[in-house]
Amino acid sequence: MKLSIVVSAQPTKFGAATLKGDFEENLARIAELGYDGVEPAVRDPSVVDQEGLLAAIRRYDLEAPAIGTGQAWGEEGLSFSDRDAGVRRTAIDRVKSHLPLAAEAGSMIIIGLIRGTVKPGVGRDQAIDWMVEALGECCEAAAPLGVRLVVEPLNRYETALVNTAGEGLELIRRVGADNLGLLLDTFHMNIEEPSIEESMRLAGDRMFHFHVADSNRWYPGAGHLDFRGILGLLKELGYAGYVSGEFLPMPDALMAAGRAISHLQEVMPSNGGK
Ligand code: LER
Ligand code: MN
Repeated sequence: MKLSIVVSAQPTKFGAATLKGDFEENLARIAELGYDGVEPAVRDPSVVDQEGLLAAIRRYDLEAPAIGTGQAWGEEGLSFSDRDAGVRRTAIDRVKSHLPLAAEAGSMIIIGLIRGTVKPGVGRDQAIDWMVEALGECCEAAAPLGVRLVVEPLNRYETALVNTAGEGLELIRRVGADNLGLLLDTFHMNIEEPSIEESMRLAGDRMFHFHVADSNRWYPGAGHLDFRGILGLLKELGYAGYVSGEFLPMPDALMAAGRAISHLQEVMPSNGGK
């Protein structure tokens, strides 16, 4: 079972981007702690030194299973469901601008908050239709490059669009693209799902990526979630992807990253190596 952790490639307000600051220095730290991969959070690929980022990932012998895009919403307000067609177009183009980097790094592209929410003056059905259209266009552009996208159900305090695995699967059905799957996040599931286990079973092999944070959004082991059960179920389901840490930098980023990997390794089902 392979472990990665979110590292922001750019300055950000997002609280649960566990590691911020110098990207390369952070890669050195997580590699030393024993992580297999990094999940770069990239607001805008056009202002990032993509070659430098790729070189740093290789230098520390890490993989990059997925790239986060939510900062484009958090810092710039871009979304698939904005009432302004220009904002929606910019959001779609922004996601598409991640494709060369994602293809080169072998990463999925995460559709979290960039889908937006139901804004005043926009009907829910309309917002969903715009999201379906946007995802269709992004998945179509991604397919020839072999890039997959993942929709992440998020809790109700962050968005009104897609809070549960069931809603995520319905969205995927409507988009109808093979390269679109689900990213389940234990923090959000703990708030929204009647049963974390049943939601993971429901997602099944559409679960392309997985985020871990404990119930309080601190590192796994700091709250009341049962990570032994959760990782055991991932194994039972034949999940072959990464388990990626996305939690608050508490009590500080390095301590959180270190305690997370200790706890996850302790409760991980034995799988004959990584
Ligand atoms: C992003 O992966 C996430 O989990 C969201 O909470 C972003 O705000
Ligand atoms: Mn997440």
